[in-house]
Amino acid sequence: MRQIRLSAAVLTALALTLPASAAAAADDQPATGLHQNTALRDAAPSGFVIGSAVAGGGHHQDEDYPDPFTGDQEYRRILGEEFSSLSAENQMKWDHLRPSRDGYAFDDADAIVAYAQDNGQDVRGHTLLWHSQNPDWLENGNFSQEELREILRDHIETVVGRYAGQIHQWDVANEIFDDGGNLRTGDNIWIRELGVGIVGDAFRWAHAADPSAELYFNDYNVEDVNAKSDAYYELTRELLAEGVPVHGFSAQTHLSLQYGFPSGLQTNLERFEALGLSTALTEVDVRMQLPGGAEPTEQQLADQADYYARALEACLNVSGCDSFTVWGFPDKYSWVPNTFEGEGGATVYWDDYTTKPAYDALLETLLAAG
Ligand code: 9MR
Repeated sequence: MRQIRLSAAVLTALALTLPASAAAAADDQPATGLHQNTALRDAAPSGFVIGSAVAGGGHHQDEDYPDPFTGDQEYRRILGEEFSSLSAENQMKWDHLRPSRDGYAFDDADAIVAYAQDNGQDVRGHTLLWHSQNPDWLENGNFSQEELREILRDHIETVVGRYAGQIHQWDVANEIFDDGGNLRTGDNIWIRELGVGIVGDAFRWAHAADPSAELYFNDYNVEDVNAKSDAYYELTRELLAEGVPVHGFSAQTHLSLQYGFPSGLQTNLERFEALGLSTALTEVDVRMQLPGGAEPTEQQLADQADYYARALEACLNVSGCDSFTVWGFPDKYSWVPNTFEGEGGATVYWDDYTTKPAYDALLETLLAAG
């Protein structure tokens, strides 16, 4: 177990960087943060990857800006310089990859994998079995059980097989439990039509298609020890006992200042590690209430920095947790305002790509760990 303690000097430095409206920050410190020449990926301890979602598809398609990944050169530069792992925010989901039952559309996913290779980055694949963002032809196809099984098997073999050796971790099953810890037997087409056994099959098919990929369960609201994370713990134990190749458990870590920090995060990760699993934080962001488009207060920015640092520390403290991914940047590309009315400010970059106190908190935490 790797224990991280922030030194007094680091804490002082952090306090100095928690000003801050962007304007105040610009007056007395470099706009790009404490260590202008140190990227997050370079500050990370050996073997620890710091990732970002690659913005594109999904809610971005409803916005009036160009596709961020292909159309925003500043975004693209920072994505390559700062991060050592990339997750497809939407480009490897069914609605993106599967325009039809017989067709696959790999261009956008291929572009992410190629970019990652050019920049020496890992890739997390997201996702293979989910209740959301499925194409209409699938959800409304009235397929028989045999057909559905075959459709999922073909998808997993084709997609995982295409990127074999190039995608480090796959979110094989995403969000299969509700917050009460009940399987999504209503809205998850796979589980509703085929039963929970299909989950183990998905892991088996993925493993056969790429034996080198680490295969994960991934969900939100599983940071703490609670009914939902308990459900994953029990299911994972059962699957492992059956010999199903489950390798990891990841907490998305979509946090909100109004709900408090999930103080059981490290303990929760540790119990999955004790099962023999790797762990990861895969979609980290920290949103805040900004009614009427208000600017974040200094206190909100300080609290946000604290949440980011504590989440990262929890992961760094668990030896099998070696991947920490933020769910995009800057705030203008975040999914949050589209989903939570009056909330936002969730990422570590301002819209002009200057960094927030939360960025400095991540950087300092990584440096302290290294
Ligand atoms: O960030 C994604 C956004 O662009 C999409 O519109 C949205 C649709 O469901 O999905 C977002 O990403 C989600 C991720 O795939 C799974 N965990 C929750 C994320 C935020 O909703």
